[in-house]
Amino acid sequence: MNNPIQVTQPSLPSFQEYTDEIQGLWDSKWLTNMGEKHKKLELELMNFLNTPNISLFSNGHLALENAIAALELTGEVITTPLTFASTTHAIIRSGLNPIFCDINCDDYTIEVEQIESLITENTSAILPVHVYGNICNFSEINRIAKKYNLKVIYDAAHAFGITVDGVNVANLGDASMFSFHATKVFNTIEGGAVTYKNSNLTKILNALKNFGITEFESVDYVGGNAKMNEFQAAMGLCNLRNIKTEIQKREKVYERYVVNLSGVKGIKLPSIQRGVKSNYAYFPVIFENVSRDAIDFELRKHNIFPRKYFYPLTPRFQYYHKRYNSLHIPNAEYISERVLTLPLFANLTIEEVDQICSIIIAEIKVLR
Ligand code: T4K
Repeated sequence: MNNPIQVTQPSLPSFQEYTDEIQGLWDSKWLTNMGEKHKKLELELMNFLNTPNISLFSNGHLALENAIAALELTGEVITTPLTFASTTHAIIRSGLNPIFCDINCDDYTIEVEQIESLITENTSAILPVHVYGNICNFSEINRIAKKYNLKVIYDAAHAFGITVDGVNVANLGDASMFSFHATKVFNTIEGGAVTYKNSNLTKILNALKNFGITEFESVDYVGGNAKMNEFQAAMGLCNLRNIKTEIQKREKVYERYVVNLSGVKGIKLPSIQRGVKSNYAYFPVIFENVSRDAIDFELRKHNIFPRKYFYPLTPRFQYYHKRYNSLHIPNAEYISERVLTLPLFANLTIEEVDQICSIIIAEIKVLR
């Protein structure tokens, strides 16, 4: 049996490049708490993302929780159910009520036409997800937010480096959260960031991730610990140097899937939205008239491990089940029950993509 092919695989710099990057830490003995690597990575990311404000975090989840705290959200937050556990948990762990809006079946992002009907006097924000790197209808979300005086935080965990009509998505809404987890297009091993519009948030975001400390012997907020350390930042500096190649290699894999699977009956392929320069983060396929689970099973038999990102929907988690029993989100249910995200990473070979596609096509023939 061949080596397993997982849904993703982190890209690493050469061993030498990383050890060169971290060598100075043995001299400085400065390992965390916003050191030189951390500062450098913030500057380089602001430049790469073409955005004026950024705060780094130890992971994407804590970045999101801290963005919610910094923007002082209250009451109800309108969000989407087709996402990773983190999005919903971050809202609930912040003492807020997630109000689930359905998704649209074109790009699987929040259904903007439903948002206004969910707004109440308790709504403080909209927290949509650029799921799979598909960008939400931000102009409509912006219009609604303005009309009702709501904050907007994007979960941009999947959207690193994406631009829409030349504008980097880090500049949308009041704030955006990025994940730099090992499984992402850009990784700092674990890590994340918040980019934000209002530079007044710098003080609070930087304090919240460091116990609320604002200056030596001054603690102005009840913060926790969510700092990115120097080894993470060093990995980020290396990976940022290689990001263009990373995205180009992913594009080749993505395009090969498109060529191989286009026109195959019973499946819907992802497509790049108009004006969007993609990062090729995921390849979600919707199996419409054939069993998604049968395809998944068949691939697993061949040591290939796609994932059902995102099944179950977060409000259908066992823990939330009773709370959201009667929730009506038909599009999200439809997609969640049929989606399979196929392996996609920079070092996946064209031969491996061909093998994955042949298995899928053969299994569809058997099933139909
Ligand atoms: N919002 C959204 C929309 C997100 O998707 C995520 C994270 C977040 C928020 C929160 O951001 P972070 O706090 O994580 O920064 C994985 C990732 O752990 C998670 O970061 C990601 N979303 C989610 C979509 O995928 P799992 O539970 O599927 O991970 P796991 O351990 O099963 O790994 C998936 C595959 O990746 C493995 O089968 C093999 C490969 N892998 C994984 C790791 C950790 C490697 O090859 N090397 C590795 O080191 O969640």
